[in-house]
Amino acid sequence: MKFRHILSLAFGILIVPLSAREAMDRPNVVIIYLDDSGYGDFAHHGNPVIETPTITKMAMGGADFTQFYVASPACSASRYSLLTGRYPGRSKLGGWVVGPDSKNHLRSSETTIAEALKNRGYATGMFGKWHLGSPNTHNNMSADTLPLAHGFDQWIGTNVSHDYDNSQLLQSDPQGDAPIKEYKRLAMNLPSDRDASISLTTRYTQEATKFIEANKEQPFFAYLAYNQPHLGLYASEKFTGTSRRGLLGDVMAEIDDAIAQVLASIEKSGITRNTLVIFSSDNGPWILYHNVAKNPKYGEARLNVGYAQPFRDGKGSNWEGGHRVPGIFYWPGVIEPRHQLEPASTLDVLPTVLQLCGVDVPKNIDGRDIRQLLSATRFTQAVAPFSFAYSGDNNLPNAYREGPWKLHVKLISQTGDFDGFSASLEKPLLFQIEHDLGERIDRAAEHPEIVERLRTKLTNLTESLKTTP
Ligand SMILES: [Ca+2]
Repeated sequence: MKFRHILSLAFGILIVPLSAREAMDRPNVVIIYLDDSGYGDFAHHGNPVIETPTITKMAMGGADFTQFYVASPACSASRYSLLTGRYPGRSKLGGWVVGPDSKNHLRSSETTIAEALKNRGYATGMFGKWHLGSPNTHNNMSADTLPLAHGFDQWIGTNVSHDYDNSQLLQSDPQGDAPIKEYKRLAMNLPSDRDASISLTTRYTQEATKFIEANKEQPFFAYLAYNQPHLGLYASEKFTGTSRRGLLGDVMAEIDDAIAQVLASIEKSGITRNTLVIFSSDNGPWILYHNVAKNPKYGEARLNVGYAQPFRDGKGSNWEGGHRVPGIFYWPGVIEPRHQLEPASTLDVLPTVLQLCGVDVPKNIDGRDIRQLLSATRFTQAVAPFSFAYSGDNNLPNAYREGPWKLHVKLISQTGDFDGFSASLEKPLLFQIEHDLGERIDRAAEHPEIVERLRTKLTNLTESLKTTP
Protein backbone atom coordinates (compact mmCIF):
# COMPACT_ATOMS: atom_id res chain seq x y z
CA MET A 1 0.00 0.00 0.00
CA LYS A 2 2.79 2.40 0.94
CA PHE A 3 4.66 1.68 -2.29
CA ARG A 4 1.49 2.17 -4.34
CA HIS A 5 0.91 5.47 -2.57
CA ILE A 6 4.41 6.65 -3.38
CA LEU A 7 3.83 5.61 -6.98
CA SER A 8 0.56 7.48 -7.09
CA LEU A 9 2.27 10.59 -5.78
CA ALA A 10 5.15 10.25 -8.25
CA PHE A 11 2.83 9.92 -11.21
CA GLY A 12 0.24 12.32 -9.93
CA ILE A 13 -2.58 9.76 -10.03
CA LEU A 14 -4.62 8.50 -7.18
CA ILE A 15 -4.68 4.68 -7.18
CA VAL A 16 -6.11 3.96 -3.75
CA PRO A 17 -7.00 6.39 -0.98
CA LEU A 18 -4.41 6.11 1.78
CA SER A 19 -6.97 4.99 4.35
CA ALA A 20 -8.76 2.29 2.32
CA ARG A 21 -7.84 -1.30 3.12
CA GLU A 22 -8.49 -4.32 0.99
CA ALA A 23 -11.24 -6.52 2.45
CA MET A 24 -8.76 -9.22 3.46
CA ASP A 25 -6.11 -6.85 4.84
CA ARG A 26 -6.44 -7.29 8.60
CA PRO A 27 -10.26 -7.30 8.60
CA ASN A 28 -12.19 -5.94 11.57
CA VAL A 29 -13.95 -8.53 13.69
CA VAL A 30 -17.12 -7.99 15.71
CA ILE A 31 -18.48 -10.81 17.89
CA ILE A 32 -22.02 -10.44 19.23
CA TYR A 33 -22.79 -12.98 21.96
CA LEU A 34 -26.21 -13.09 23.63
CA ASP A 35 -26.87 -14.67 27.03
CA ASP A 36 -29.21 -17.70 27.38
CA SER A 37 -30.91 -16.97 24.07
CA GLY A 38 -32.90 -19.98 22.88
CA TYR A 39 -32.53 -21.48 19.42
CA GLY A 40 -36.26 -21.09 18.83
CA ASP A 41 -36.50 -17.43 19.83
CA PHE A 42 -35.45 -15.97 16.49
CA ALA A 43 -37.56 -15.11 13.48
CA HIS A 44 -35.09 -16.83 11.12
CA HIS A 45 -35.52 -20.03 13.13
CA GLY A 46 -39.26 -19.86 12.66
CA ASN A 47 -40.54 -18.14 15.79
CA PRO A 48 -43.95 -16.87 14.67
CA VAL A 49 -44.21 -13.85 17.00
CA ILE A 50 -40.68 -12.73 17.89
CA GLU A 51 -39.37 -10.14 15.42
CA THR A 52 -35.63 -10.04 14.78
CA PRO A 53 -35.33 -8.53 11.27
CA THR A 54 -31.68 -7.50 11.55
CA ILE A 55 -30.57 -10.94 12.69
CA THR A 56 -32.63 -12.41 9.83
CA LYS A 57 -30.86 -10.03 7.43
CA MET A 58 -27.49 -11.26 8.69
CA ALA A 59 -28.59 -14.90 8.40
CA MET A 60 -29.86 -14.38 4.85
CA GLY A 61 -26.84 -12.30 3.83
CA GLY A 62 -24.07 -14.39 5.40
CA ALA A 63 -23.10 -17.94 6.26
CA ASP A 64 -25.90 -19.18 8.50
CA PHE A 65 -24.73 -22.31 10.35
CA THR A 66 -27.74 -24.49 11.04
CA GLN A 67 -25.77 -26.85 13.31
CA PHE A 68 -23.77 -24.50 15.51
CA TYR A 69 -22.60 -25.38 19.02
CA VAL A 70 -21.26 -23.77 22.16
CA ALA A 71 -18.71 -25.79 24.13
CA SER A 72 -20.63 -25.52 27.41
CA PRO A 73 -24.31 -25.04 28.26
CA ALA A 74 -23.39 -22.43 30.90
CA CYS A 75 -22.04 -18.88 30.89
CA SER A 76 -18.42 -18.82 32.04
CA ALA A 77 -17.21 -22.01 30.40
CA SER A 78 -18.95 -21.07 27.14
CA ARG A 79 -17.24 -17.67 27.11
CA TYR A 80 -13.89 -19.24 27.96
CA SER A 81 -14.13 -21.52 24.93
CA LEU A 82 -15.26 -18.75 22.58
CA LEU A 83 -12.34 -16.51 23.56
CA THR A 84 -9.63 -19.21 23.66
CA GLY A 85 -10.72 -21.91 21.18
CA ARG A 86 -10.19 -24.51 23.93
CA TYR A 87 -12.51 -26.97 25.66
CA PRO A 88 -13.81 -25.89 29.10
CA GLY A 89 -11.89 -28.82 30.61
CA ARG A 90 -8.63 -26.96 30.01
CA SER A 91 -9.76 -23.78 31.76
CA LYS A 92 -9.00 -24.64 35.42
CA LEU A 93 -12.03 -22.45 36.22
CA GLY A 94 -13.22 -25.14 38.63
CA GLY A 95 -16.76 -25.27 37.22
CA TRP A 96 -18.91 -23.96 34.42
CA VAL A 97 -19.83 -20.72 36.25
CA VAL A 98 -17.41 -18.33 37.99
CA GLY A 99 -19.33 -16.44 40.68
CA PRO A 100 -18.41 -12.96 41.95
CA ASP A 101 -16.73 -14.45 45.03
CA SER A 102 -14.79 -17.13 43.21
CA LYS A 103 -11.03 -17.14 43.52
CA ASN A 104 -10.78 -18.55 40.00
CA HIS A 105 -10.54 -16.53 36.83
CA LEU A 106 -9.31 -16.74 33.24
CA ARG A 107 -5.61 -17.47 33.59
CA SER A 108 -2.92 -15.15 32.23
CA SER A 109 -1.34 -18.08 30.39
CA GLU A 110 -4.37 -18.35 28.08
CA THR A 111 -4.31 -16.55 24.72
CA THR A 112 -7.60 -14.85 23.94
CA ILE A 113 -8.74 -13.63 20.51
CA ALA A 114 -8.35 -10.08 21.87
CA GLU A 115 -4.75 -10.67 22.94
CA ALA A 116 -3.76 -12.26 19.64
CA LEU A 117 -5.33 -9.44 17.62
CA LYS A 118 -3.92 -6.72 19.87
CA ASN A 119 -0.46 -8.12 19.17
CA ARG A 120 -1.27 -7.72 15.47
CA GLY A 121 -1.99 -4.00 15.96
CA TYR A 122 -5.75 -4.21 16.45
CA ALA A 123 -7.70 -1.84 18.69
CA THR A 124 -9.69 -4.08 21.04
CA GLY A 125 -12.87 -3.23 22.90
CA MET A 126 -15.30 -5.24 24.98
CA PHE A 127 -18.88 -4.19 25.67
CA GLY A 128 -20.85 -6.52 27.90
CA LYS A 129 -20.81 -9.35 30.39
CA TRP A 130 -17.37 -10.76 31.23
CA HIS A 131 -18.08 -13.63 33.67
CA LEU A 132 -14.51 -14.92 33.64
CA GLY A 133 -13.43 -13.58 37.01
CA SER A 134 -14.00 -10.84 39.60
CA PRO A 135 -11.48 -9.12 41.84
CA ASN A 136 -12.23 -10.20 45.41
CA THR A 137 -10.49 -11.01 48.69
CA HIS A 138 -10.01 -14.66 47.65
CA ASN A 139 -7.74 -13.63 44.79
CA ASN A 140 -6.25 -10.55 46.50
CA MET A 141 -8.23 -8.21 44.23
CA SER A 142 -6.17 -9.43 41.31
CA ALA A 143 -6.21 -7.30 38.15
CA ASP A 144 -5.79 -10.56 36.20
CA THR A 145 -9.47 -11.27 36.84
CA LEU A 146 -10.80 -8.60 34.44
CA PRO A 147 -10.71 -7.91 30.66
CA LEU A 148 -7.82 -5.37 30.51
CA ALA A 149 -5.48 -8.19 31.56
CA HIS A 150 -6.67 -10.37 28.67
CA GLY A 151 -6.10 -8.22 25.61
CA PHE A 152 -8.86 -5.62 25.76
CA ASP A 153 -7.92 -1.91 25.54
CA GLN A 154 -11.27 -0.89 26.95
CA TRP A 155 -14.37 -2.42 28.55
CA ILE A 156 -17.78 -1.55 29.86
CA GLY A 157 -19.88 -4.33 31.30
CA THR A 158 -20.87 -6.48 34.22
CA ASN A 159 -18.39 -8.72 35.99
CA VAL A 160 -21.01 -11.50 36.27
CA SER A 161 -24.65 -11.98 35.25
CA HIS A 162 -26.86 -9.06 36.26
CA ASP A 163 -29.00 -11.31 38.53
CA TYR A 164 -26.26 -11.79 41.14
CA ASP A 165 -26.88 -9.71 44.26
CA ASN A 166 -23.33 -8.40 44.22
CA SER A 167 -23.01 -7.94 40.46
CA GLN A 168 -21.32 -4.74 39.34
CA LEU A 169 -21.38 -2.58 36.22
CA LEU A 170 -17.79 -1.54 35.61
CA GLN A 171 -15.94 0.53 33.06
CA SER A 172 -12.24 0.74 32.31
CA ASP A 173 -10.78 4.13 33.20
CA PRO A 174 -7.06 5.00 33.45
CA GLN A 175 -7.84 7.22 36.47
CA GLY A 176 -10.28 4.78 38.06
CA ASP A 177 -9.77 3.02 41.38
CA ALA A 178 -12.90 0.92 42.06
CA PRO A 179 -13.03 -1.96 42.62
CA ILE A 180 -9.38 -1.89 41.51
CA LYS A 181 -7.09 0.49 39.65
CA GLU A 182 -7.95 1.28 36.02
CA TYR A 183 -11.66 0.58 36.54
CA LYS A 184 -14.57 2.62 37.82
CA ARG A 185 -17.85 1.32 39.18
CA LEU A 186 -20.99 2.64 37.47
CA ALA A 187 -23.50 0.56 39.45
CA MET A 188 -23.58 -2.26 41.94
CA ASN A 189 -26.05 -4.88 43.11
CA LEU A 190 -27.89 -4.73 39.79
CA PRO A 191 -31.01 -6.65 40.90
CA SER A 192 -31.73 -3.72 43.20
CA ASP A 193 -30.94 -1.10 40.54
CA ARG A 194 -33.64 -1.41 37.91
CA ASP A 195 -32.56 1.69 35.96
CA ALA A 196 -28.99 0.42 35.64
CA SER A 197 -30.25 -3.03 34.59
CA ILE A 198 -32.50 -1.55 31.93
CA SER A 199 -29.64 0.63 30.64
CA LEU A 200 -27.19 -2.19 29.87
CA THR A 201 -28.19 -2.90 26.27
CA THR A 202 -28.23 0.82 25.36
CA ARG A 203 -24.92 1.55 27.08
CA TYR A 204 -23.09 -1.33 25.39
CA THR A 205 -24.40 -0.34 21.98
CA GLN A 206 -23.48 3.32 22.44
CA GLU A 207 -19.95 2.49 23.55
CA ALA A 208 -19.49 -0.11 20.80
CA THR A 209 -20.60 2.23 18.01
CA LYS A 210 -18.38 4.98 19.43
CA PHE A 211 -15.47 2.53 19.42
CA ILE A 212 -16.16 1.39 15.84
CA GLU A 213 -16.38 4.95 14.52
CA ALA A 214 -13.25 6.05 16.44
CA ASN A 215 -11.26 3.14 14.98
CA LYS A 216 -12.61 3.08 11.43
CA GLU A 217 -9.18 3.87 9.97
CA GLN A 218 -7.45 0.92 11.66
CA PRO A 219 -8.18 -2.75 12.34
CA PHE A 220 -10.33 -3.40 15.39
CA PHE A 221 -11.89 -6.22 17.37
CA ALA A 222 -15.15 -5.57 19.22
CA TYR A 223 -16.70 -8.17 21.54
CA LEU A 224 -20.32 -7.30 22.33
CA ALA A 225 -21.71 -9.57 25.03
CA TYR A 226 -25.24 -8.43 25.85
CA ASN A 227 -26.60 -9.52 29.26
CA GLN A 228 -30.06 -10.20 27.84
CA PRO A 229 -32.18 -12.33 27.49
CA HIS A 230 -30.76 -13.97 30.67
CA LEU A 231 -33.27 -13.66 33.54
CA GLY A 232 -34.32 -11.16 34.84
CA LEU A 233 -35.49 -9.65 31.64
CA TYR A 234 -35.22 -5.90 31.11
CA ALA A 235 -36.32 -3.86 28.09
CA SER A 236 -36.04 -0.09 27.61
CA GLU A 237 -39.21 1.96 27.65
CA LYS A 238 -39.08 2.31 23.85
CA PHE A 239 -39.49 -1.46 23.43
CA THR A 240 -41.66 -2.34 26.42
CA GLY A 241 -45.04 -3.66 25.36
CA THR A 242 -44.19 -3.68 21.67
CA SER A 243 -43.98 -7.44 20.97
CA ARG A 244 -46.76 -9.99 20.65
CA ARG A 245 -44.45 -12.41 22.52
CA GLY A 246 -44.51 -10.25 25.66
CA LEU A 247 -41.41 -9.19 27.57
CA LEU A 248 -39.08 -11.76 25.96
CA GLY A 249 -40.18 -10.47 22.54
CA ASP A 250 -39.59 -6.86 23.68
CA VAL A 251 -36.08 -7.81 24.81
CA MET A 252 -35.30 -9.60 21.54
CA ALA A 253 -36.61 -6.60 19.57
CA GLU A 254 -34.31 -4.31 21.54
CA ILE A 255 -31.31 -6.58 20.96
CA ASP A 256 -32.15 -6.70 17.26
CA ASP A 257 -32.36 -2.91 17.12
CA ALA A 258 -29.02 -2.67 18.94
CA ILE A 259 -27.42 -4.92 16.33
CA ALA A 260 -28.96 -2.74 13.60
CA GLN A 261 -27.22 0.26 15.18
CA VAL A 262 -23.90 -1.59 15.19
CA LEU A 263 -24.26 -2.54 11.51
CA ALA A 264 -25.27 1.05 10.69
CA SER A 265 -22.15 2.41 12.36
CA ILE A 266 -20.01 -0.02 10.36
CA GLU A 267 -21.75 1.09 7.17
CA LYS A 268 -21.52 4.77 8.03
CA SER A 269 -17.79 4.30 8.60
CA GLY A 270 -17.43 2.84 5.11
CA ILE A 271 -15.96 -0.43 6.39
CA THR A 272 -18.71 -2.97 5.69
CA ARG A 273 -16.42 -4.91 3.32
CA ASN A 274 -13.65 -4.86 5.92
CA THR A 275 -15.71 -6.20 8.79
CA LEU A 276 -16.68 -9.74 9.76
CA VAL A 277 -19.61 -9.83 12.19
CA ILE A 278 -20.19 -13.10 14.08
CA PHE A 279 -23.46 -13.67 15.93
CA SER A 280 -24.28 -16.36 18.52
CA SER A 281 -25.56 -17.05 22.05
CA ASP A 282 -23.63 -18.47 25.00
CA ASN A 283 -26.06 -21.34 25.72
CA GLY A 284 -29.68 -22.40 25.46
CA PRO A 285 -32.69 -20.91 27.29
CA TRP A 286 -32.92 -21.17 31.07
CA ILE A 287 -35.89 -23.54 31.22
CA LEU A 288 -35.12 -24.32 34.85
CA TYR A 289 -37.66 -21.56 35.53
CA HIS A 290 -40.30 -22.47 32.97
CA ASN A 291 -42.66 -23.77 35.64
CA VAL A 292 -41.92 -21.09 38.23
CA ALA A 293 -44.52 -18.37 38.73
CA LYS A 294 -43.94 -15.42 41.09
CA ASN A 295 -40.27 -16.18 41.55
CA PRO A 296 -38.89 -13.79 44.20
CA LYS A 297 -36.02 -12.79 41.94
CA TYR A 298 -37.33 -13.30 38.40
CA GLY A 299 -41.02 -12.47 38.80
CA GLU A 300 -43.25 -14.36 36.35
CA ALA A 301 -40.20 -16.26 35.13
CA ARG A 302 -42.23 -18.96 33.40
CA LEU A 303 -43.57 -16.35 30.98
CA ASN A 304 -40.12 -14.99 30.18
CA VAL A 305 -38.16 -18.17 29.48
CA GLY A 306 -37.48 -18.96 25.84
CA TYR A 307 -37.52 -22.09 23.68
CA ALA A 308 -34.79 -24.27 22.25
CA GLN A 309 -37.26 -25.98 19.93
CA PRO A 310 -36.86 -28.13 17.87
CA PHE A 311 -34.27 -29.36 20.36
CA ARG A 312 -34.75 -30.97 23.72
CA ASP A 313 -34.13 -29.13 27.04
CA GLY A 314 -32.06 -25.93 27.46
CA LYS A 315 -29.32 -24.22 29.48
CA GLY A 316 -27.33 -26.53 31.71
CA SER A 317 -28.15 -29.65 29.73
CA ASN A 318 -26.26 -31.93 27.36
CA TRP A 319 -29.42 -32.48 25.34
CA GLU A 320 -29.10 -30.45 22.14
CA GLY A 321 -31.09 -27.51 23.55
CA GLY A 322 -28.24 -26.67 25.92
CA HIS A 323 -25.48 -26.50 23.33
CA ARG A 324 -27.23 -25.64 20.05
CA VAL A 325 -27.33 -21.92 19.24
CA PRO A 326 -27.52 -19.59 16.24
CA GLY A 327 -24.22 -19.20 14.37
CA ILE A 328 -24.02 -16.45 11.75
CA PHE A 329 -20.90 -15.16 9.98
CA TYR A 330 -21.84 -11.96 8.15
CA TRP A 331 -19.39 -10.24 5.84
CA PRO A 332 -20.98 -8.69 2.76
CA GLY A 333 -18.78 -8.91 -0.33
CA VAL A 334 -16.59 -11.65 1.13
CA ILE A 335 -18.87 -14.38 2.48
CA GLU A 336 -21.59 -15.44 0.04
CA PRO A 337 -25.06 -15.90 1.52
CA ARG A 338 -25.57 -19.57 2.32
CA HIS A 339 -27.28 -22.01 4.62
CA GLN A 340 -24.30 -23.91 5.98
CA LEU A 341 -25.40 -27.37 7.09
CA GLU A 342 -21.92 -28.52 8.14
CA PRO A 343 -21.67 -28.49 11.94
CA ALA A 344 -19.26 -26.06 13.64
CA SER A 345 -18.74 -24.65 17.11
CA THR A 346 -17.49 -21.62 18.99
CA LEU A 347 -14.19 -23.50 19.41
CA ASP A 348 -13.67 -22.82 15.68
CA VAL A 349 -13.99 -19.05 16.04
CA LEU A 350 -10.48 -18.28 17.36
CA PRO A 351 -8.50 -20.28 14.76
CA THR A 352 -10.71 -19.04 11.91
CA VAL A 353 -10.55 -15.39 12.96
CA LEU A 354 -6.79 -15.50 13.53
CA GLN A 355 -6.20 -17.06 10.09
CA LEU A 356 -8.36 -14.37 8.49
CA CYS A 357 -6.41 -11.67 10.31
CA GLY A 358 -2.97 -13.07 9.49
CA VAL A 359 -2.09 -14.23 12.99
CA ASP A 360 -0.36 -17.52 13.85
CA VAL A 361 -2.82 -19.88 15.55
CA PRO A 362 -1.68 -21.18 18.96
CA LYS A 363 -0.86 -24.92 18.89
CA ASN A 364 -2.74 -26.02 22.02
CA ILE A 365 -6.29 -25.31 20.89
CA ASP A 366 -9.27 -27.55 20.12
CA GLY A 367 -11.01 -25.63 17.32
CA ARG A 368 -10.61 -25.79 13.53
CA ASP A 369 -9.97 -23.29 10.77
CA ILE A 370 -13.38 -23.23 9.06
CA ARG A 371 -12.72 -20.50 6.48
CA GLN A 372 -13.75 -22.84 3.66
CA LEU A 373 -17.17 -23.26 5.27
CA LEU A 374 -17.59 -19.47 5.13
CA SER A 375 -16.75 -19.19 1.45
CA ALA A 376 -15.66 -22.19 -0.62
CA THR A 377 -14.81 -19.95 -3.57
CA ARG A 378 -12.52 -17.63 -1.64
CA PHE A 379 -10.91 -20.09 0.77
CA THR A 380 -9.54 -23.45 -0.29
CA GLN A 381 -7.91 -24.67 2.92
CA ALA A 382 -9.36 -28.06 3.87
CA VAL A 383 -11.49 -28.16 7.01
CA ALA A 384 -10.85 -30.91 9.56
CA PRO A 385 -13.85 -33.23 10.13
CA PHE A 386 -16.22 -32.13 12.88
CA SER A 387 -16.05 -33.88 16.21
CA PHE A 388 -17.37 -32.30 19.35
CA ALA A 389 -17.57 -32.96 23.09
CA TYR A 390 -20.48 -31.69 25.21
CA SER A 391 -19.45 -30.50 28.69
CA GLY A 392 -21.06 -30.57 32.13
CA ASP A 393 -20.80 -28.63 35.37
CA ASN A 394 -17.32 -30.04 36.04
CA ASN A 395 -16.31 -28.85 32.52
CA LEU A 396 -15.58 -32.44 31.43
CA PRO A 397 -17.18 -34.28 28.48
CA ASN A 398 -20.42 -36.19 28.98
CA ALA A 399 -21.51 -36.64 25.36
CA TYR A 400 -19.71 -36.74 22.03
CA ARG A 401 -20.71 -36.04 18.43
CA GLU A 402 -19.01 -37.24 15.27
CA GLY A 403 -20.74 -36.94 11.90
CA PRO A 404 -24.47 -37.21 12.60
CA TRP A 405 -24.00 -39.49 15.62
CA LYS A 406 -24.17 -38.36 19.25
CA LEU A 407 -23.24 -40.56 22.18
CA HIS A 408 -24.46 -39.72 25.70
CA VAL A 409 -22.52 -41.34 28.54
CA LYS A 410 -24.45 -39.28 31.09
CA LEU A 411 -27.61 -37.17 30.99
CA ILE A 412 -27.66 -33.75 32.57
CA SER A 413 -30.50 -31.25 32.83
CA GLN A 414 -31.20 -28.48 35.31
CA THR A 415 -34.84 -29.57 35.23
CA GLY A 416 -33.95 -33.23 35.86
CA ASP A 417 -36.25 -34.16 32.98
CA PHE A 418 -34.85 -37.24 31.21
CA ASP A 419 -38.09 -38.54 29.71
CA GLY A 420 -37.39 -42.04 30.97
CA PHE A 421 -33.90 -42.23 29.45
CA SER A 422 -30.74 -43.03 31.36
CA ALA A 423 -27.14 -43.13 30.19
CA SER A 424 -23.79 -44.26 31.56
CA LEU A 425 -20.33 -45.02 30.19
CA GLU A 426 -21.20 -48.71 30.30
CA LYS A 427 -24.68 -48.29 28.82
CA PRO A 428 -24.68 -45.12 26.70
CA LEU A 429 -27.35 -43.70 24.41
CA LEU A 430 -26.76 -43.15 20.70
CA PHE A 431 -28.81 -40.73 18.59
CA GLN A 432 -28.60 -39.94 14.87
CA ILE A 433 -29.27 -36.28 15.49
CA GLU A 434 -29.64 -35.19 11.87
CA HIS A 435 -32.54 -37.64 11.53
CA ASP A 436 -33.74 -37.28 15.10
CA LEU A 437 -33.47 -33.62 16.16
CA GLY A 438 -35.34 -34.26 19.40
CA GLU A 439 -33.10 -37.17 20.53
CA ARG A 440 -35.99 -39.60 20.91
CA ILE A 441 -34.77 -42.87 19.37
CA ASP A 442 -31.82 -44.66 20.94
CA ARG A 443 -29.84 -46.50 18.24
CA ALA A 444 -27.03 -47.87 20.45
CA ALA A 445 -28.09 -51.53 20.11
CA GLU A 446 -28.07 -51.29 16.30
CA HIS A 447 -24.62 -49.70 16.03
CA PRO A 448 -22.23 -51.16 18.62
CA GLU A 449 -19.19 -50.21 16.49
CA ILE A 450 -20.19 -46.50 16.45
CA VAL A 451 -20.83 -46.64 20.19
CA GLU A 452 -17.37 -48.09 20.75
CA ARG A 453 -15.63 -45.56 18.48
CA LEU A 454 -17.29 -42.52 20.07
CA ARG A 455 -16.85 -43.85 23.60
CA THR A 456 -13.12 -44.32 23.01
CA LYS A 457 -12.80 -40.80 21.61
CA LEU A 458 -14.72 -39.30 24.53
CA THR A 459 -12.64 -41.25 27.07
CA ASN A 460 -9.36 -40.29 25.40
CA LEU A 461 -10.37 -36.61 25.21
CA THR A 462 -11.38 -36.63 28.88
CA GLU A 463 -7.98 -38.05 29.85
CA SER A 464 -6.23 -35.46 27.72
CA LEU A 465 -8.23 -32.59 29.26
CA LYS A 466 -7.35 -33.79 32.74
CA THR A 467 -3.64 -34.06 32.00
CA THR A 468 -2.89 -31.44 29.33
CA PRO A 469 -2.81 -27.82 30.34
CA1 LIG B 1 -25.64 -17.91 29.68
